[in-house]
Amino acid sequence: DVLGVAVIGAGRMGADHVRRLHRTIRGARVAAVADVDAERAKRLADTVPGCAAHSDPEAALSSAGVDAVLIASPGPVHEEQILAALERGLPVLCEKPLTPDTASALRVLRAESALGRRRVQVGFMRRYDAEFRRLKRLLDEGELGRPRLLHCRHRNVTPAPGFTEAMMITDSVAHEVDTVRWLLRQEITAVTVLRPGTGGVDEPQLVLFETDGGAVVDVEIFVNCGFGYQVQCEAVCATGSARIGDGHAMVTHSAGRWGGEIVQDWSARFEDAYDREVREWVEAARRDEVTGPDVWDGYAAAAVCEAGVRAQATGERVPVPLIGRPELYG
Ligand code: ISE
Repeated sequence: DVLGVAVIGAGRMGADHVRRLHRTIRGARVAAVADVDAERAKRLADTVPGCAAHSDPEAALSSAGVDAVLIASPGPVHEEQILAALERGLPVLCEKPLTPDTASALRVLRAESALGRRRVQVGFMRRYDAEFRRLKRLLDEGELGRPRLLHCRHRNVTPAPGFTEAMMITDSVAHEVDTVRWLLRQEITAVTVLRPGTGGVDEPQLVLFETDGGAVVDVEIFVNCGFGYQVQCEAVCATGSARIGDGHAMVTHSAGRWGGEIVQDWSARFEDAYDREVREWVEAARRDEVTGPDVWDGYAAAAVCEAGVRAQATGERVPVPLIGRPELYG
């Protein structure tokens, strides 16, 4: 009972997932690929024997041998693609964001709630990173006492073409939104964005979160740092602190100097996390379960990002309104 997966979106992420499902994940096969660009869909489908190519995502969902869907298309089309998958009762792994705003995230949440069971996982892959898991375990064990502060750094060498200031929140800090909620098991209740300097320089920016458990979080977001890809997190707790992401796997000493390397992008830093994420999603889908971040997490992230974009534009502290958590996501 191999899981037949339709991959929607043949861009960088879609192509990466097709390669991963085909080469490194057991128990799954890529049954269909869809992309609005029919040529691009075909080129990617051709890398997997017997894989069908479509330009219409719905046709891919109805394609022979499709049992599950991996959505790696642009955020604005996620809603209709998720709803189409839910109509067919298919398990979904949807790259972040779940949808670009709260209203559409709520429509997905209501559609899934109407089914009465969870089908959709959101691609917040940091939850599958070994270092983040270690930090989470330590915080859960409680030996350091209650977490009071999290200091996070998120640096990219340079952003993708067309990257906007709002995307620093919706595309980049969206990851911290999820890791903070997951690490602390708390909801984020307010966002403030501070920027250094006066005019001209847009970054780095400092994003501040307050949580319903009384913790405070600062996130440095610097998408044009030029020197490397860095994702770091330090938890300051009542009786100690713990920090991950320093990347000191190897330190060299030579000719009177010491040093190491900084990875240049997320594919080097999080390759293992992506593998583990997709492997666990496939295993859960074969058991008809969702074990990863779900639609509630996608909705909460959308709500925090919406507040964050407003905080960024206005300089104000913006509260995050959330609906009550439905029982399905308890
Ligand atoms: C990108 O979409 C990611 O997911 C990366 O992890 C993040 O570092 C980058 O800033 C985003 O644009």
